[in-house]
Amino acid sequence: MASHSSDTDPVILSESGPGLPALYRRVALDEVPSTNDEALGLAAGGAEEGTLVTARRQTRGRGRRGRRWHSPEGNLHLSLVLRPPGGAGAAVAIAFAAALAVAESIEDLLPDADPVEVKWPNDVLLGGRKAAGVLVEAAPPDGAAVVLGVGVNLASAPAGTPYPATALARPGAPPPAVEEALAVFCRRFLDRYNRWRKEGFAPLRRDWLGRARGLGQPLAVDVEGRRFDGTFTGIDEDGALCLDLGAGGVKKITAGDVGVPDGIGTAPC
Ligand code: BT5
Repeated sequence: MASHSSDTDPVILSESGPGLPALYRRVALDEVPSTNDEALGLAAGGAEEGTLVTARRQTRGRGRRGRRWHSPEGNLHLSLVLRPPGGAGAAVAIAFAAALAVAESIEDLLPDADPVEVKWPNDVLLGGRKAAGVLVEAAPPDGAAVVLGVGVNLASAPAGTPYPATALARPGAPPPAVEEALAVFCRRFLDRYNRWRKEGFAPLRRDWLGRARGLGQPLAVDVEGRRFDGTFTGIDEDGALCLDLGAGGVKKITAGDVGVPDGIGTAPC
């Protein structure tokens, strides 16, 4: 059972245009297994778009394919109920919007940050290490709602992950405050979400490629245990990774794991 530090706080911010959502009704929790699970339950019960679940700690934070997400206090953990046009079909666009919004938020929070890059499909890298992850899931019963889950390492990052991790905290300075990071992300995501609704995927694709790590370089991708080596040439208009295999043509990958450059083949990340 989740413990509530407050019930339903009012809107953090609401910036909507005609036909666009006035987002964000917050449910602030202390400790919870997974904010995505909480939000999926709320969505299944009819929660409105913009229902935002946050928790100080998660005991069973999830990554893709049931992997664990290290979620100690001091980091940002949030899940947002969305009811986009197209329902679960919009999941890919929402994930790209969120990754970009996180990257922009990190730059807002750390103006002198190391390069903030994105790594397919939805990771955000700070100085080449993973600082944040995004997980979008379709909500029962019919996928009309999706839940966007975002974890950002503000204060700390786990050691020993296959793909190296980092946090925003810098020696000698306090880490960004969770509440400030939340407000910055909410603003950035709302901009990205509204823009996607007005202009579609093209701006997301362009801006994502503008910060993609390793574009034009060799890449190895693990697809359900099978390794593909090629050159990372971009993403297509649906967000699939384009891997030029040379004589084997261009392979479009919709689900998989990109390894650590030069260390690939040892473990998927
Ligand atoms: C992700 O999965 O990167 C998506 C993470 C989404 C977490 C948020 S937190 C709020 C919401 N509630 C949830 O329960 N989840 C969402 P994936 O690409 O599968 O990466 C998972 C892998 O990253 C793990 O197998 C570890 O190797 C590594 N990892 C785990 N915790 C990490 C952390 N805090 N920072 C960096 N890497 C981590």
